[in-house]
Amino acid sequence: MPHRALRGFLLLQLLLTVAELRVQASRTFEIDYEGNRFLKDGKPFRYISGSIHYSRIPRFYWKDRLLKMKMAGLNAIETYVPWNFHQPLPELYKFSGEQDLEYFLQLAHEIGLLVILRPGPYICAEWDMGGLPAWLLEKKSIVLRSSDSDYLAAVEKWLGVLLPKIWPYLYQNGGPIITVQVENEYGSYFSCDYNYLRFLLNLFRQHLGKDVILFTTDGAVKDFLKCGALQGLYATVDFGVGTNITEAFMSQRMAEPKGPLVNSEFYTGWLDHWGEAHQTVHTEDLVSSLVDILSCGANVNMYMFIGGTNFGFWNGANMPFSPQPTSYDYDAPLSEAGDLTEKYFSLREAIGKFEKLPEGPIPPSTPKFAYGKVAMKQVNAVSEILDVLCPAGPINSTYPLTFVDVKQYFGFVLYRTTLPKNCSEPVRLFSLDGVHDRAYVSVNGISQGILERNKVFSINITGEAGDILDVLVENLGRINYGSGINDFKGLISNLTLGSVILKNWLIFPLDMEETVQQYLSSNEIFNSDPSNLPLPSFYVGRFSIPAGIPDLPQDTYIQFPNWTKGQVWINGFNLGRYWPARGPQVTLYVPRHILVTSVPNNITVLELENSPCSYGGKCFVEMVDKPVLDGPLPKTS
Ligand code: NDJ
Repeated sequence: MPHRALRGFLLLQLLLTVAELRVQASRTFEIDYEGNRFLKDGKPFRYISGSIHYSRIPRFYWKDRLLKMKMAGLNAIETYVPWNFHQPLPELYKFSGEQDLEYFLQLAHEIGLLVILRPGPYICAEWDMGGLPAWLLEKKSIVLRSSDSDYLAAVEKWLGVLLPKIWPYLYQNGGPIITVQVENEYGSYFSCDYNYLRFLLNLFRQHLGKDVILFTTDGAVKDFLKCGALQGLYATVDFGVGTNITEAFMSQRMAEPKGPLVNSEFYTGWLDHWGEAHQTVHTEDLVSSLVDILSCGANVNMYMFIGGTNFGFWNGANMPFSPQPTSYDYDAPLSEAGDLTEKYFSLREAIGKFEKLPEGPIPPSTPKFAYGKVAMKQVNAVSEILDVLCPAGPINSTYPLTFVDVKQYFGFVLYRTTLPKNCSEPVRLFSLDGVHDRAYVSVNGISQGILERNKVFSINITGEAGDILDVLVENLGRINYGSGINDFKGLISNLTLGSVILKNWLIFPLDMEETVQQYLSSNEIFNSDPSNLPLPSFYVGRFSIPAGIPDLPQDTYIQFPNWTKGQVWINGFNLGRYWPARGPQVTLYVPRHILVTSVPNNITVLELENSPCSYGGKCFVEMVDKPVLDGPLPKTS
């Protein structure tokens, strides 16, 4: 490049850099303590935000949901960063595809939404182990969410990877992130370890600089704020409909006598548990409470604005043990499938009384298509294909090992031993709540019954000495709130048969994902004459979507009439758990991007109990166009 041109080019680069720095220098987001408000670029600012968890929404639909949130009148969104979603193994990080946090942040920025980021490292959220990776439990005595040195070392390594990725997206650096939450409702946790919070504060400041607002969130009760608040972190509170707003913000004022009022989680609905009624919050109550919050000039984040789905095995659980379902609809303003509800329009109207609503069209609810019944075929019992499910072979152990011991973090482990004595008369198989969480028991391929954490501690079994005893243990999701988050899975203590402790186990960690891929790619593990017994078994089916019809494929829902409980994959995508026998969720949301029109769509089902296929029953699942999340519950519930 000629000398004169090079000089001109360098001058241009210099001018551009100065201009950029000038723009960034003017981008400030700070707390005006005297004015009890935030200031954005020096001007008073109040955020009206909604929660969306990118880990619960297909990347395919991120923009659609964010646009709908923008058109509702929100000026910000809030999202959690689940540590275990991005670091599934100590040496494995995932930040692409469905884990592409930076792309999600860029989308929010392009749409004109500011971001309240909540990277934890603990996040609660009805997410497995509150977002903490289960491999932390390899140190059995670890004290999570504390100054435990092994925990802090893992946190420092994780945040040393995450926070530098966040830095460019801070508002001060030209991005959308206006505030960053440290930990999550720490005041509700038993350890109350200020050194832990100070460690996090220093780590966040080390990576994110001195300007970004770091804050905490706790229940609006002074006792929670006692352990959850820390000098240097702006204290905010959370509360839902029905709370006395004045009292709630008085609790915030005890920690923050000055500064903006903030409700970081204003609950638009509530979480569900398997076996309990679907939770809802009335729109009128919600709108009335929101208007009161906005009328006192407070900042608010509506939790959830869209809940989405716990795909795969990602759901959490609450103590003593209540796992949450696949749907995280939360009775939110945007449904699990992103549909515009009457709650959405009522909230939009209320927000419009305080902020100018964006003009233009609201992206419509997506059409849903009922593809109808899909014939299914039983192919293999789990116990028949252990060579496929566990190609490395079993682990030998005198006594049972946990999931973490065998480095299996989700799904299923099969525990096998032989009966040490004759059980021609029924003998009690017992576990003092050592089954975490559900165990499907068989002897020589004959189903004997089910043990369930906190519900069923013993069953009677029969068989001959030397018969094979199979105990298939399912992880139903780790506790995400409270002291029970150290939630080990598997047979976490011995099983006894009568008065005999069962020993000499073969332990098979089962790789469901790989097995499902094999079902998709070959017929070689099909079984021509399946046992047809009510054993944990795989079923397959396929359905075609007519090509050439515009807009197909479309979103749909899958339901399991007369099936009991299991896991379902479509075209190898792990949609989640179904459990119509327990309820309240009956249908699972199927986003259209996993469907195809060019070839048949494959459905793979792992049914753990009884299917309608045994003994010549009507062996089908059904694709319908409406969700059912408030289905029948068992009589005992
Ligand atoms: O911060 C928590 C959030 O992540 C606060 N919540 C929310 C419930 O949806 C969510 O977990 C509570 N969780 S209060 C504890 C529920 C105990 C039944």
